[in-house]
Amino acid sequence: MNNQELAQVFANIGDLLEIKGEVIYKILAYRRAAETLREYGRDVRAVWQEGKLREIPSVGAAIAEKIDELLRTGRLEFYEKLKAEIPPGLIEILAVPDLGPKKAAMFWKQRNITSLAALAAAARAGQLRELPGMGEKSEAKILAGIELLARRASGRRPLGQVWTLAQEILVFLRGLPGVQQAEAAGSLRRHRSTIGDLDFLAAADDAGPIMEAFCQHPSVARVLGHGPTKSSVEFVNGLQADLRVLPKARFGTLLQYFTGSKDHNVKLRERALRQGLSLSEYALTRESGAEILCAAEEEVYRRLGLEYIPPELREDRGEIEAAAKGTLPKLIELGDLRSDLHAHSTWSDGRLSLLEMARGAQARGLRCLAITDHSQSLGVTGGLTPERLRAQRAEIDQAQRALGRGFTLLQGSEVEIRGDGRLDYDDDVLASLDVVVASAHSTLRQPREQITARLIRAIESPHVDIIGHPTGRLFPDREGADLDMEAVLRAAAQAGVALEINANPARLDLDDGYAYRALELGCLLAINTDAHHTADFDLAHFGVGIARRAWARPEQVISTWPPERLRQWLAGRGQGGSAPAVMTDATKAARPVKKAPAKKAPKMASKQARKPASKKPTRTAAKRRPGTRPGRRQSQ
Ligand code: DGT
Ligand code: CA
Ligand code: CA
Ligand code: ZN
Repeated sequence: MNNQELAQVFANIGDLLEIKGEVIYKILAYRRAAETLREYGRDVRAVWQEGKLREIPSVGAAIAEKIDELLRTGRLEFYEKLKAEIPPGLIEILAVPDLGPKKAAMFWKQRNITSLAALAAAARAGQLRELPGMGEKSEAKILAGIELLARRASGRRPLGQVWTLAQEILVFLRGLPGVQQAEAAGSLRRHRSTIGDLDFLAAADDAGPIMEAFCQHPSVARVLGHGPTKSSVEFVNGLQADLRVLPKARFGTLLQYFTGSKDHNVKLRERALRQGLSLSEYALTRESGAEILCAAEEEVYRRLGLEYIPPELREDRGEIEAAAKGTLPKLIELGDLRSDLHAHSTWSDGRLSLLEMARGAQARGLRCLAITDHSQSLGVTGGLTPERLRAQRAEIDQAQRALGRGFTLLQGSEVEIRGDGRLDYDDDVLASLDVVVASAHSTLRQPREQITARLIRAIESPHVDIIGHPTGRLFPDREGADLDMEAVLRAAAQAGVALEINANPARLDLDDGYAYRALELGCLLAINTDAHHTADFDLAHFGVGIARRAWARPEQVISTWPPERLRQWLAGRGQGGSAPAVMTDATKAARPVKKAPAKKAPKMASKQARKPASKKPTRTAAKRRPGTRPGRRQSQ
């Protein structure tokens, strides 16, 4: 069994236990294990052989035992028993958006429904409306959900779910004799948040043996096509992949072609033609038929008179025009990140103490971390009461002393934005925090106008610094809230509130389209991992990928700022008293509009230079030693 298959077993166990009505912490333990395994960078089997399963984050004794049994015997007694008890078909029912385990259990017990097909049939026949809490409307919703699911199943996967496998295959290809170079191309290389299929490229003189080895890789379930320089396979997890092999002298054009996007390539080929060159995966060819071989991708762009265009920009959103003029932005890089302003500790649903989290962040080169545990209304996560929040402050101060001057630990909160847009703490509690991340986790299915107004109300709170995972989407089966994003982004720009790119690959929220528009409107962004464990800090690169796709320059992302500047920014916020009682023109403009624009991100056509958000006049923070709290608290 590979990592993905192991992960699937634990995800299924979590679902089955939930239908069974098991206590939540057990369910969460399995889900966490599943998530970890799905994104784990090493082959779990190898770790198992070294006897080091317990070193994998989120893997405790109980999970380690089960992994051991699965790898030794290929099955798991506990799982088999569970499947005998609860029809496994119910798992697919849980995948229907907004359909929880209670309903699934009810359909099973009262209507004997044990599969998605049976559920669809019952909903169509009107056999569910009489059940408690159900009606005609909920039947229609279920049918719509099943349709959505079908569309999705045929479609794309979250980047985070395919990342590990892609890296494994790359390592495998690079290790084959005769392979001089290998890369993953396509949407993965462009860091799209979802992936249709994987595309691998290798440079070698003799393609045959490489094709052969690829098709026999243990993760390959079926070979779909097998030619002299191209093969297509399907992996055990259903994901498809193409491999192409050409000699090293042609690797630049090969990589350029299969990195795409298709629209980018079409534009590039037109440009080449205007210069009397035809561009293919094999070469640039002159009208005379003479080939110009490019071993490196940079060479392809150079020959066409262009600056090198980073893969994340290759979506035909004006990047070719900018490259021709030499005006491509200097994009943010992983190494630019200096802070993470959204992380959890054992004070709520995190796995490690806040000092351990801080040390983990420090070990990864960060200079600042905010501990933002959940607020009180989020009971399942152990959200903090104001009293506990005060107690946490003492521990943070102590941890700061242990960490010393080189690292800044902030006390924040991930404050729940309640159903009506009020925040989950009183103003004085919010004012005592160094940083406030406001997020909505519950009732995300409110009608568009309501949920848009709710978010804008939170944005307009003078205490809020960052909006966490703004749309609330969760891969694979929760769509984001039905927000008027244009209104939300405008409000954020106006209020100077930063918008999070949540780097967890299950979220990637904001996605690139909205993030691009946010920058265009002058918003600030923050790249946060929402870490519940130090291993989660390693997910930051997913967030950086999205920011790069949004054309983000480092200074537009507050996470790149030195801690001193960040503190100054934070200290200058949250002192404006209550939100304006009278709507200014600007806040009016930010209100949701009746004639709502399309929900999709606007096509990113205009390429005008974007300025970072105009900074609000900041009250200079009182001089402080590093490690003490910024002025906001003292100013109260
Ligand atoms: P995906 O797989 O849907 O996530 O997206 P991509 O971009 O990986 O698309 P894919 O796998 O169909 O093809 C990989 C790249 O190959 C694509 O980005 C550009 C190039 N390509 C594929 N088909 C065509 C085509 O018909 N014309 C051109 N110019 N390029 C193509
Ligand atoms: Ca692809
Ligand atoms: Ca492909
Ligand atoms: Zn969080």
